[in-house]
Amino acid sequence: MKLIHTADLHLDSALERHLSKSRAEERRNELLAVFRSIVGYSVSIDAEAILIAGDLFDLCKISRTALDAVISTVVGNPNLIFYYLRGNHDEGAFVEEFKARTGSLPDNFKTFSEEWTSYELTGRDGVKVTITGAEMNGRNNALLASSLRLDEKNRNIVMLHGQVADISGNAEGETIPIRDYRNKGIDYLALGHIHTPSVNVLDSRGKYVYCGCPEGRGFDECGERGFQVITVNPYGIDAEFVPYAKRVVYDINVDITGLSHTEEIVGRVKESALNAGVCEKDLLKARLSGEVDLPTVIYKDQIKKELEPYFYVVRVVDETRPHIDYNDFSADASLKGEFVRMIKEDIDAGKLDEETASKLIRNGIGLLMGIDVPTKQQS
Ligand SMILES: [Mn+2]
Repeated sequence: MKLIHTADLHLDSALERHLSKSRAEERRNELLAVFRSIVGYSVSIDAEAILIAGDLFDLCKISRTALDAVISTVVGNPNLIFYYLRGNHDEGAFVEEFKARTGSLPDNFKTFSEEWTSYELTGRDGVKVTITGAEMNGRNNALLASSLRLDEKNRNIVMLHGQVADISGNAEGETIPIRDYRNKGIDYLALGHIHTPSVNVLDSRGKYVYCGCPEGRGFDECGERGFQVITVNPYGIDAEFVPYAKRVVYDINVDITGLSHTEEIVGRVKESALNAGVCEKDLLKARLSGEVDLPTVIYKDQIKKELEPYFYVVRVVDETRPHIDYNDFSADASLKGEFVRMIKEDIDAGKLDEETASKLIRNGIGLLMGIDVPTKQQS
């Protein structure tokens, strides 16, 4: 029997922290499309259920579009069971709205509460699994583990939404005291809340798994995203991560040592992006690094503009350092020489750190040479 484990879709996310208004709107629609697409994938591999381990929605106010899309997808797939465990973001009245629309919740939509709820599921291949979950509220999480009773003879999946910590008891907020869940008969602990996918050892029997969010929403969610396909067999539970994101977010380091012209820098970014596997559909943050000769000025806005036709979203961050050989300036009688020597004295006197000094020198020399240094820090 196959099941899908997803979480953290955060439908209706504003997304405007990292994206422009139009891109954010497009991405919101893409997130909804991804939800439908995951369901389509589940059907195509003959999966029997989808575990949604929290944060299906992002906000307390759920948009009509998202509400319609989720309800019609659940109702339109009666042979697929949706196990919906609410996360800390699921504060909206989705379940109530769903009930109000359809009279009662459909048989293929299962919910949880603050106490443990278990569902028995028998696959079309005759394999059985018990799916147990509870919603954490910041008050119950320290005690939940002690009230968890599982039949160790069964194949057991447990669903929770929160941050695993290597502690026992005393858990606050969204913390899951993972030690308390060891040796309880769990085969697969299906988690949500952390957006980076990971598979970890729970105990000699089970694993705890974050499926991650299905799409990176900004530059704090870099790397491949997707969901887990769980296979339940009579002897254990296996899982496989399936990369599925429509767009991947990349944060790459681009060493531009020795380069000075915008064209060359743009070329180097494109080359590095290609090597990192970044595609046209993806979001790219290029961190320019290395040492550049004085008085090179990095025109970030221009570089970004020239890269924009090649990627979905581009961000350019300048982390380069100017190459300064103080000896070059020791006998320089110009204002420039005087300025650098002054900075050097401050470094030697411990009044300035190297990083601040290099910034001052780059900007100062630029000004003295009549170069318009872009001072606005944009990231
Ligand atoms: Mn969460």
